Amino acid sequence: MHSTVHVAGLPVPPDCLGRLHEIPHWRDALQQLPTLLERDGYVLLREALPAGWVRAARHDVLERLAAVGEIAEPVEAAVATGTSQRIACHPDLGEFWRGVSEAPALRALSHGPAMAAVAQAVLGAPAEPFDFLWLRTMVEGRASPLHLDHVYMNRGSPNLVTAWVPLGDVPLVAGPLVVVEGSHRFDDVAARFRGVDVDRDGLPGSFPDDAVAFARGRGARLLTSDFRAGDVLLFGMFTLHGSCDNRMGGARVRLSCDVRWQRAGEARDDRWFGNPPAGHGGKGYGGLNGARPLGEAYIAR
Ligand SMILES: O=C(O)CCC(=O)C(=O)O
Repeated sequence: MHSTVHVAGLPVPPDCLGRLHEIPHWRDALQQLPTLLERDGYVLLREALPAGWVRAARHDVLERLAAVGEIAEPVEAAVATGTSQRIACHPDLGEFWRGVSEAPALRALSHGPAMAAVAQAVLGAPAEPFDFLWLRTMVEGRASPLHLDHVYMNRGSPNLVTAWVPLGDVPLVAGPLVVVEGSHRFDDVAARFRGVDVDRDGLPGSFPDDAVAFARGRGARLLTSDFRAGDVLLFGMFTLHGSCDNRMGGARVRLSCDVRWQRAGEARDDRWFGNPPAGHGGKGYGGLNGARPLGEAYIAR
């Protein structure tokens, strides 16, 4: 795999890097997806969402960021200007971010019928989404540290998956999602984090450990891939993941969103449902890094 994969500022050595498992012709094998999720801890579904919907959602997000001076014209290149009028234009930053995150084009993608069909196939049952959406705008050099999603959203159904949706093509150099191979079977990690609730326990959910050192210590690799608009990566609550560094250069921003889908009719974690959803500590969308002016320091939760 190409040497442009960096995590936390360091190149990932070739022997520590692998490709996510591909499922060719996955539409012909829908009933196998729950088994593959169980086996690998994730499923990568190529061309699962209409690329036109992805482009429309991406364009809408970028237009809204351009309107507060954060993205240069033409917006399609997603180049950060390095300045922001967000606070001046929208003193309620959470409300602004809610407007961006819940805008119709993005919702059609993250909560629409194509995503519902995928979530249902992977969960093996009718599925419903969290209302809350995590929209990511990763500026140059930035990445998400390793973590398990369980600690952020474990007050409802355990039959829950995260769907990571690139908003546009996200090649390796742009910093796509990365999964620690086999981590959903790390029993000691699961034992340490099962039942931990970042809001109740006041603990950070992300791992302080260097991802490469952590994976090496387990004899595991970091798995990732080039992503194209329309691809979706779904994974379970105990799959350790983070993202590679955005090293596109030219101040280009990596855009993606993550949305959770659970079995319909099961218990809900009430932080993530509602209008507006309460979010962490009742902060709603205002609790997300994305709600801060583009490029402000990242807070690891
Ligand atoms: O996009 C990212 O940088 C991180 C996404 C993530 O952590 C998730 O989908 O759970």
